[in-house]
Amino acid sequence: MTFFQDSIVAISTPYGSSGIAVIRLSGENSIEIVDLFFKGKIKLEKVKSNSIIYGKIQENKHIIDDVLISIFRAPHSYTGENVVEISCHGNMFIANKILELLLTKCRLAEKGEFTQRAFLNNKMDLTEAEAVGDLLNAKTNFSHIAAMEQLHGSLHNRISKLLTSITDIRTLLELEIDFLEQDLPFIDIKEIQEKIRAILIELENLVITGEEGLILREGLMVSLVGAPNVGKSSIFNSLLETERAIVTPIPGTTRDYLEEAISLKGYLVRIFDTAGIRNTDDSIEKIGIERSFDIVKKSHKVLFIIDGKENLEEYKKLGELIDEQKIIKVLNKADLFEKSEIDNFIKKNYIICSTTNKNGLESLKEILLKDIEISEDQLHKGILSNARHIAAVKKTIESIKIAIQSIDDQLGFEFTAFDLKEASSALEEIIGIVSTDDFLNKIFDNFCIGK
Ligand SMILES: Nc1nc2c(ncn2[C@@H]2O[C@H](COP(=O)(O)OP(=O)(O)OP(=O)(O)O)[C@@H](O)[C@H]2O)c(=O)[nH]1
Ligand SMILES: [Mg+2]
Repeated sequence: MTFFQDSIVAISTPYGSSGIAVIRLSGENSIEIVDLFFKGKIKLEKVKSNSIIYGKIQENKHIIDDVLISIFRAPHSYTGENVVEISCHGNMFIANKILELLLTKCRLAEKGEFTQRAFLNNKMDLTEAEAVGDLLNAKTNFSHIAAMEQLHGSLHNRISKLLTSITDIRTLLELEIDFLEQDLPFIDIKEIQEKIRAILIELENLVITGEEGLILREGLMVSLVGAPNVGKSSIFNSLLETERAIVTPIPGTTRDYLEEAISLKGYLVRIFDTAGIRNTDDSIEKIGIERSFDIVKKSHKVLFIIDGKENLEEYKKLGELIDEQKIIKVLNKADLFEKSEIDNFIKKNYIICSTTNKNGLESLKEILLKDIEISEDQLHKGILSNARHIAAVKKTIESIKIAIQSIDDQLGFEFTAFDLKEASSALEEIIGIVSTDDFLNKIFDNFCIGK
């Protein structure tokens, strides 16, 4: 028995001309509905599950298109319900005509509703459903692997293991509580403490993966800042390997920030070229500089660029905005300097580069990725990849710490059991065992229609 009764429909392929377009329906009556407009060798209701049949979609004997129809019967479908996929010619006029016809018998799907139904019909847990969204957005090798692993249950398995460990301890504690009066000690306190501490370590490791998981999913934010004319836009263009930003010898060329994304060794890197920082009366430039500061605050790495003058004051200002560890000092226009001067900058930890001679750009790229330690192996084990996961694990950690404290303070096993239950509930949120409608709608709202 499926969760929903009404049938939904949407065009699942992007708007525009293509080889084929796919219109997808899901719901108890979806096969019957398409049958009303289908003309083929046999009726769709007679077609076996997981098979494809050729025919025509007609509106009152008027042929709209020759189509291939795939039939997936519940529960063996993406949503767990009866699903029909109509592949027609990839012309939006045709696809829309078929959609209009079907909309006379069912309703348009909301964003992500197919995947939401898959979740509600237990075809996937919430982390796997979220991974579908990530997979659709993945633009680099690592974000693709991360989404694929999550879709195949890597995070689900890691969370489930933790939940089992917590439940095992809770069971022991409950037994101990039940038999307390009989003076038969079931448990070894030391062993319980060790087990809870091991859970805490695993949770803390998970939170660390989350910081990098966010970078994998949303990209490493890198901003280029410095005084006007030092060569920020030139470095931006060199990193992108295209003449995206305007470069001129006139200071104040870049007025507002520019953003572009590149894939660096499989990681998504979002680069921001910003307006040169200087005191100015130009009101537009002033707004641009303010916006540069906002970008800097959000950046994972800031390339602080100079072209010879050390500019310690600006560096100090930057240090007030973000953690100094995130700042990478860069000397550009190295082609204009003597070796002895360059050696001096190297001693002061500057990365040396010249966009004119194309020198130093590779070291710059390497330094950007230096602190990202996530490996393919970790992706297989499962990582946290969004703010929702991280918040839930942090909540779990709080309850686990209280549980540890309650044992240390000998408050009684009821307290520890209660804290562990709180910990379980927080973890269950990640895989979606406890979830309200509002909460689910928020998650699936990020999807496109038709998925
Ligand atoms: N000699 C030399 N000149 C460079 C180098 N990189 C950039 N320039 C020149 O420096 C000038 C300024 O470059 P931009 O990239 O526009 O500098 P910017 O920091 O973006 O400047 P604003 O947008 O005005 O803040 C241009 O004339 C570039 O050709 C370099 O490595 N060597
Ligand atoms: Mg510029």
